[in-house]
Amino acid sequence: ETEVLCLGETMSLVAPSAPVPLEESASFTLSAGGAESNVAVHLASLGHRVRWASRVGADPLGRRLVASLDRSGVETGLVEVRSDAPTGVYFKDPGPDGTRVHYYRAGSAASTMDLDFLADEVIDAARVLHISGITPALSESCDRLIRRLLTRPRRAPISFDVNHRPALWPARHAAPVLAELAQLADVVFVGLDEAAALWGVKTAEDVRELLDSPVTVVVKDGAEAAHALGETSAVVRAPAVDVVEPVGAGDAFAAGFLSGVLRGEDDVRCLRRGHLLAAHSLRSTEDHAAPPEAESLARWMALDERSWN
Ligand code: KDG
Repeated sequence: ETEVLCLGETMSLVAPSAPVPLEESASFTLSAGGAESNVAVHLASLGHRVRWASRVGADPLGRRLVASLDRSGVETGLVEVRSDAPTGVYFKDPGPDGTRVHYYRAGSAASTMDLDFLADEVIDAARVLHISGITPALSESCDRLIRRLLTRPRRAPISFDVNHRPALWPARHAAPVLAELAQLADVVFVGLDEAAALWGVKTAEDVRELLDSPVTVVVKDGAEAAHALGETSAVVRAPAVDVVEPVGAGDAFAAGFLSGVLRGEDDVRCLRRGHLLAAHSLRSTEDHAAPPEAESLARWMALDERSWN
């Protein structure tokens, strides 16, 4: 049985081996990065059965990234290989004001995904479908696909990470679309700063007021805390972390939270799992670092979060 089906573009990721600017770095690592497959990798590392669905080019980068996801324990049988479009690539550019990303993905194989990508039986066979607000920004056909997934009659809940990527579309275009799509999902993840930039809101409660139909809205307030707002609300303070590199931490958080949901845990434990996975990822330059040891995760989960730091 598939526990989580993740759908979205994964690109080849070129990152400076040390956190120095792209212009200065002499050595690089080549790995695979995509918000939804990052979630899949984290979930697989936590022992969950996950599938990733997308398209890649019929090229070495596409083969390489599928092989890397296979090795991570993510099931890739739904991935389609296209000979008419390449695998997308992106670069990480760490700088004093944080890490910027540079995309080479216009016209990529994943951007050709269309309305009928994924049969209904495949979607219905998973316990959770995880998608993000990146996909509708990739192309009109990808936008149609995401709308179909969110509006078709469904058996399994849909998890939607807002994931506004300003390099793909400016906030003024993205804001109404992302709010509309998030309203159709069951679990929504969004950063408070992201929500503020998109929708001009100030607090987690403002976000919940704006997005009133999902069962749970998870609002991540950076280094401060994370909130799960639904019928009841929960808040868990974030552990202190010496941040090496922030890209990918949101995906780790979503995976931790969903892992708790799959285990039937309450919101507080789901938030704690999210924080712990995110903290682990913040300490690494890779989109998905080796997972925390099950033992140390269990030890942290057992601690009162007031003594995390
Ligand atoms: O969350 C990390 C992602 O942003 C990164 O892996 C690349 O999927 C990506 C994107 O579209 O930005």
